[in-house]
Amino acid sequence: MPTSDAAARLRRSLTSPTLARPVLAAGAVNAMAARLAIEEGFDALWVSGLEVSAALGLPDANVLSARDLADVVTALGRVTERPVIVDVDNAGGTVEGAARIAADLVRAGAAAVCLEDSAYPKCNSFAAHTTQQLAAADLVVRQIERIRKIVGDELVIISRTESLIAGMSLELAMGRSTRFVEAGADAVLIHSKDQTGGQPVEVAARWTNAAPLVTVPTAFPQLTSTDLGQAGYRLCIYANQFSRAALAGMRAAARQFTREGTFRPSTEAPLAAVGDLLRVGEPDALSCI
Ligand code: SPV
Ligand code: MG
Repeated sequence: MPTSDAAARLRRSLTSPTLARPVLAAGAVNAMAARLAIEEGFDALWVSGLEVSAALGLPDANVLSARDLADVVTALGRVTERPVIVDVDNAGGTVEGAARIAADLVRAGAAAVCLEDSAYPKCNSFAAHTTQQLAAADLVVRQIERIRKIVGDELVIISRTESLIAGMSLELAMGRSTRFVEAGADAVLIHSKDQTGGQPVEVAARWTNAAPLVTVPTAFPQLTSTDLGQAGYRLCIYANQFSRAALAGMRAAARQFTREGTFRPSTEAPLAAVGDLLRVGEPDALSCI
């Protein structure tokens, strides 16, 4: 079971003056991905709206329920005690919905939620067919206040603004984020899809608030976690790379079967590796954060 102090450990890491590098979180849609991430040196896990939606055959468009997310958190908690950060999108665009999701996720063992300011219904930040709209900042402020009231310090709250995704200015993004911190957010994510990487670097240079900065570097992989740490980010969330790697691996295996009429035994992932990896009931040591 995840320990109830996972939120405290994550909060301490994000604010530690001696943190040598950013906290690294990997998207983990199931226990196997979670174990792999921890064994390979990630500190925390991200329950991604995109990955969970894709796994369930749903669009990343406000379709997931609190139960869908809590089930994944529970699965990850079976095999790791590392902090689990949950992407709750806009929490359905209501204050009471945000309270319910947060309370259920605490019970499931989550350490953090990431609440974004997209208008209901949201779309994925990288959706090609539509543009993200923003919710009223007042609504998001009330959602954050309500979450804090109902869960106290048991969850780290990351406020995420979709301002830059929606084509708004950096001033607007920073103004909204400042309000979200004043409402009780512990950390701030100003999401960007700028492939040059210039925008996230500028965000970090201009963010002078004490609340730690978080990034999801999907669009700018040329910036390493070291680069992002030097720019000023305290948490890097690699949101969906494992699902995309799994897709490539599954496709390669299926094509090899089509060519040869049988699956060649994998030296990289023999059957025994699955059991070895999961070690159900033996959570990892709490060494890192
Ligand atoms: C997710 O993983 O669902 C995210 C991150 O919100 S991204 O899709 O990269 O915007
Ligand atoms: Mg998402």
